[in-house]
Amino acid sequence: MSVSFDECDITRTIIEYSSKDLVNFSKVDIIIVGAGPSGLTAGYYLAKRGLKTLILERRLSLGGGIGGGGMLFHKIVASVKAREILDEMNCRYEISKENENLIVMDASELLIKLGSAAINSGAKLIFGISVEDVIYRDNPFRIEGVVIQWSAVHLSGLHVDPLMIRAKAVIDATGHDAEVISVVAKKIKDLGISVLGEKSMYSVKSEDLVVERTGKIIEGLYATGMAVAAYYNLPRMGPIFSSMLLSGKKIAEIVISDITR
Ligand code: 48F
Repeated sequence: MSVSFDECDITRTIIEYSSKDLVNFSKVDIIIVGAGPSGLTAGYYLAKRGLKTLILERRLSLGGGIGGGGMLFHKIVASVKAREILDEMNCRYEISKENENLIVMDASELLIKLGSAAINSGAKLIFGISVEDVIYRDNPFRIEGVVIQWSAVHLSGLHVDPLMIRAKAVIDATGHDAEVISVVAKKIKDLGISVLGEKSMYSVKSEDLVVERTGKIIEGLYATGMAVAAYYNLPRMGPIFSSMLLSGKKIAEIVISDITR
């Protein structure tokens, strides 16, 4: 059976539906910056709770550091503490014969299951957008949204003014550079905050500390995943992903309790 449409219908459909989405998501409950393991997990639990959740990812793909596995080997590990979350997302794994406290899975499966859990729960994930700044208000001080730009514009080096999105809470899930907190620290100097950067490797310690320190940074701005390690100068942990998932779940619980009070 042949069907009929012309090129203009393709163009109009893409522009019309993308614009509709962008207008709809110009004001949301939560913006998550970064679609790595911590951001996707947070997105899953926030959207599952019925909150309007937008995940912005600068690349044209999801998963952050998941896809690279450990030094490009395709398996990654987690501690058994993350089993409940993985079970909830139907991600298959095995207990490691090396150490029964470790579980092992395909990086590709974790990436896909986390992404589909977040999207199926109702989170909107948009690729190719970089967060370059925040919106803030004083008296009382709080972060009220983000400033966005097409990643392609950043790469081009062209001077193009950005657009803005408002949110009740912004979550920095940008990983090792804690990019959102860094921009706040750099630009709003009177806050007196700084991103210390992560320490060298100490996996077992970092796994606990990252989850423990996951939380609010300043009013309206929260951190999850390796952004927490970067902010507090905690050790890195390498290709073990349990604390990323547990941190994502924890930040969702904190944000839910703060914005539904
Ligand atoms: O780096 P990433 O995976 O962060 P994470 O969730 O997980 C860290 C682990 O992957 C691993 C580890 C522990 O197991 O050490 O490295 O903390 O994902 C961060 C995502 O944020 C995107 C980036 O492309 C990546 O996909 N991102 C970073 N900065 C921005 C951004 C930005 N300014 N705007 C939009 N997206």
